[in-house]
Amino acid sequence: MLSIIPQPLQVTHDEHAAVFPLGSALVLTADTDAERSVGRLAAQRLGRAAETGPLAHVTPGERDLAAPTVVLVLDPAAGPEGSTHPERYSLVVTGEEVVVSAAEPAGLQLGVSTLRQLVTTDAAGRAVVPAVVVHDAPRYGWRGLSFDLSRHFFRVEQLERVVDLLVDYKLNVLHLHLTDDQGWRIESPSRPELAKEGSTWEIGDGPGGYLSVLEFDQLQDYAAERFVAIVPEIDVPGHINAATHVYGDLNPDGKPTDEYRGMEVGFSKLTYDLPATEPFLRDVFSDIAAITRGEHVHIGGDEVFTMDPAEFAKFVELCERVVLDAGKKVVAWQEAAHADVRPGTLIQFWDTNKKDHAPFLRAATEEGARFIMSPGNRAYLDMKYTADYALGQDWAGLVEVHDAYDWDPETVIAGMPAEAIEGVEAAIWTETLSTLDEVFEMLLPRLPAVAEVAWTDPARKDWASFRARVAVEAASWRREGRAFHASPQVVWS
Ligand code: TNX
Repeated sequence: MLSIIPQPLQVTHDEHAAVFPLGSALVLTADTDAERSVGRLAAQRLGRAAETGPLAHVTPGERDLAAPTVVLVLDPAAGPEGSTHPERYSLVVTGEEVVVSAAEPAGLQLGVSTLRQLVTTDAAGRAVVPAVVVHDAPRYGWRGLSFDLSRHFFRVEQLERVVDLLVDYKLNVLHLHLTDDQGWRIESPSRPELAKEGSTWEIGDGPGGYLSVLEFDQLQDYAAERFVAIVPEIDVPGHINAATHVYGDLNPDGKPTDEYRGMEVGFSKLTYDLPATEPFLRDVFSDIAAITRGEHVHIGGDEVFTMDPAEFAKFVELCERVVLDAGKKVVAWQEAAHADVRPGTLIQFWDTNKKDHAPFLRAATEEGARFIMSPGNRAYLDMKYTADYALGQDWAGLVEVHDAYDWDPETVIAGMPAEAIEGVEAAIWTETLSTLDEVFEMLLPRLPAVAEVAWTDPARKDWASFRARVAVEAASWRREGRAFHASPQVVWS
């Protein structure tokens, strides 16, 4: 069995043909900046998989014709017959050569992710790749993970390990939940006191922390080189205690609120009619838009339990306007669909406990909204695997690997038109997760399951095959030092 996650559109495998000797191969790209960067990273990743140390990366003038070569080449004809998807790629492996072709540099990296998963060892213990032909393209263009930095803070180096994981499973969005009741985790240049005074605690007794603009930039560089977009979220008008702690004038009584180290949600909020509120929103959303390289900014909007709908709508309208004026597109949690969101805004669906929401979510699509699907009972990877699992929460239900795998974004909301779905995001909330090991234990093996939902044509999905394929990946998790949960639903080989 060839083990590739997410399952590609087309795979053919010749078991009798010669295998490719990866351990002694060169990686060849053209001599443009983008291709050199893809080649250098590919040489590192493939070398780790082959356990040889980085492969040599060469450009045409340096090619050694005698050496087995992994050729990365841009070619508009790459991908499945007739596909025009910008991320399409093909991978052809013979005994002499590997050719990864793609329409764009991002597709070359996707092909390398597939190649990396095909590395095995032959009888002599050498790293080899079987003879295959793969033609592939994704179902959705937005394939992400939402990561909560507020409840527990994680440093750039840790977030880079998460980006590496996304790349392995062809995910291309890292959404950072940067602010909440338990801490403000991003420097806002026009309001330096916000992160300085609003980030010094977290849940439990850890020290908290925040990303400086420089660190945020370092992460964006790292992610951009790997074709992962960073989508920052400033969550308003609820989940705002870190800011109301720093600025008493955001509160009706003028007094700063206390630091909050608990796990409750829904108790904090802004007040639209206070004089300090609009300048605060303008500053933080202009700042985040200015330091963000990607196209999107997330304005939050979830779980404001005690605000009248007219006031809530004013918040959504103002934040949308500030973000759009700054040249970015808007993402918001599903509650924002209660306000009049503008066409082009992406709505992130999450709350699978709420009933009877289908009509108004469908109505939002008629106004031009598109959806990112993060159903809590499928894609919230902070949910416990089983009732007695030590980590995680269970408000959306228990999410075993099969639950994370066996769903279709198109049928989550009754009557939602398929064209309204932009993509899929898993989410990891960190109330109960304070170390990267704990985070990885919740992500693996469920994130690859959600990745297959986001990438693979439903006709090509197959649970029996997934539970065996995902086991093959455990060797790479061990090699990369990634913790994982040995779920009994997986056929560990
Ligand atoms: C719901 S999802 C929340 C978060 C919590 C999460 C815990 C969403 C938009 N709001 O504030 O951290 O549940 O699972």
